[in-house]
Amino acid sequence: MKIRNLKSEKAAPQRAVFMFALALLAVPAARADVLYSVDDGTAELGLGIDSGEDMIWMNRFPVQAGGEVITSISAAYGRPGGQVIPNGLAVSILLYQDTNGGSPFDATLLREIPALTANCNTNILNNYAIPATTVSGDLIAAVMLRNRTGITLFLAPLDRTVPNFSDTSFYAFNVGLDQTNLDSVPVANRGTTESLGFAGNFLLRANGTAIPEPTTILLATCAALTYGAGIRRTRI
Ligand SMILES: [Ca+2]
Ligand SMILES: [Ca+2]
Repeated sequence: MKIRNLKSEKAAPQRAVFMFALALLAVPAARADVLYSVDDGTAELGLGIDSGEDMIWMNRFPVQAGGEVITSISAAYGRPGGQVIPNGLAVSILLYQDTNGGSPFDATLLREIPALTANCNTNILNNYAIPATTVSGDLIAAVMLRNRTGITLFLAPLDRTVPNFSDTSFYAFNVGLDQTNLDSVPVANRGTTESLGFAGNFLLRANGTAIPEPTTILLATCAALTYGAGIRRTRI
C-alpha cells in the first residue's frame, strides 16, 4: 500500500502572541512543579493522515531539575475553525525517554495510556494522568492516532505563531506504525514540523515534579520514629 504524504490544512492567518518555552508554575507544592510547553495555547494549522494510516505527533523537552518525575501529559485536538473533529476517538498518550540526544526516533517508550479525544477544535488541552515516571535526558510527550474513521483527519494541532522552536516538534506516520520502535518508520515518513515546511509546535505539554530527596525521607522517617507520628514528607 502506498503511503501518502502527511497532510496539512490550509494555513490560517497568524497572530503575534507572546510564547514561552518553559514556565515554572507558581502553584501549591501539591501540584506539578514544572510545565513543559512550547505552544502559545492556540493552533493555527491541523496536520493529519488518511484513514488506514497511523500517526504520532510529539514535542521534545530537555528534562529540567525539579521536574524529572512526569505525572501527566496534556493534549489538544484539531483547531478552532478547522475540520470538525469528533470527540471520543481512540488515541494513545505516550511518554518517551531519549537519553542520547540527537534523533528522538530512537527514544524508549516508557508509558502508553489509552485515551479518547475531547474538547476538539477548542484549543482546550485535556490533561491525562501518567503513573509517576522519572525521566532523564530528553522527555518526549506524544499522541498516536490510528485513523480508522474512513476520512482524512487533521487531528494534530500546530501552533504556528512565531517564534517557533525548531528541532522540537516531530511527526511520524505509517501503516502499522510501531510506537515502540520509531526508527522502524521509513525516514521519508518522519521528521520535524519545519522539515515539512510547516514550522510550528504542537499543543502538547507535560507536567513534572521533583524526585523526592532521600535525605528528606530519611529525616522524616527519623522524626516519625522519634515522635511516634506517621511519616511526613518535608520539602527542604
Ligand atoms: Ca498560536
Ligand atoms: Ca536520540
